[in-house]
Amino acid sequence: MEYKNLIVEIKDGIALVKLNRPKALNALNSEMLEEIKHAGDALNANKDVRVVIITGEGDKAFIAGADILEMKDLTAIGGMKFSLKGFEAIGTLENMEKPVIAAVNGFALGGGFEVAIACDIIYASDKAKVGFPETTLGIHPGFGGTQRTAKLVGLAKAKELIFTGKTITAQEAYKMGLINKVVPHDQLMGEVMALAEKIKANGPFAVRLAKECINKSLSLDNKEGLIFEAKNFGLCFATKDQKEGMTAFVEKRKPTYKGE
Ligand code: DAK
Repeated sequence: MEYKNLIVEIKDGIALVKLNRPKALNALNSEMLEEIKHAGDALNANKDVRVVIITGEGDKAFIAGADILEMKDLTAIGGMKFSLKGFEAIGTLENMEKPVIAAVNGFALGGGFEVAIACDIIYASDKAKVGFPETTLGIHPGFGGTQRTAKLVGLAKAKELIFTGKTITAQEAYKMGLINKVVPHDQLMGEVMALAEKIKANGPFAVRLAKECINKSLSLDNKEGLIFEAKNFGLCFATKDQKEGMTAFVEKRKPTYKGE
């Protein structure tokens, strides 16, 4: 599929997805949400892709939120359709079988920050600013922001951020536990690529199953979670990757994983 709002580049097992509406600070419109879902599904099915990176085109923004021009005159039905598109796009990223890294290169606001926190790992430029300005517009986060933020930083901090609608620096977000790492702006993509390479070198099946276990920890109680983990752990032993990883250790060489 030809994308109008995304650039997708795949090289050596790493997919780079650039959100490409820089004139509107990569604001999420319906079309972009549909394209994110389509690209996510395609990358998921692509056996050559081991890690996905998502970032914003241009120097200023990751995503400055949902497209306010498109939302301004939405009817209730239109709002519901928009919501479902967001739900599908963001759900696709969150549930991808491969790790998804958000490289937050500038503003990540509202729906844009909701995209970032649905990714597995967030590295941000020291120039980035994040937050949930929705309440300043008379709405509240609607792409999972209330739920995921509360789980990431606790109820009180999530409420302060969302009730005030304030924008915070990447460093403040890092201190709150919303972001994994803050790096100098011009080093962001280098650091993210190095992270992707490190993950790519490990057993793809093991990483996939671990992601599934970690995501399940949000909805299962401790005992159910441990049982789920035990089942996935057992599944690792049905893979060629596990045999290769342990054989390589015994033979004192680096493993070559195929994700099988
Ligand atoms: N939507 C549409 N256009 C946007 C935009 C946005 N969110 N953000 C920026 N732009 C556009 C600006 O209108 C401007 O376009 P032109 O005037 O040049 O045509 C261009 O991008 C450059 O922006 P600025 O000139 O404003 O640039 P500045 O550097 O001065 O300011 C800024 C940057 C990021 C501080 C500012 O642009 C800003 O405050 N933008 C809005 C940020 C915001 O409020 N974001 C949250 C949007 S609400 C839902 C689920 C989720 C959501 C909605 C519904 N359902 C379940 C139904 C999510 C809602 C949101 O994300």
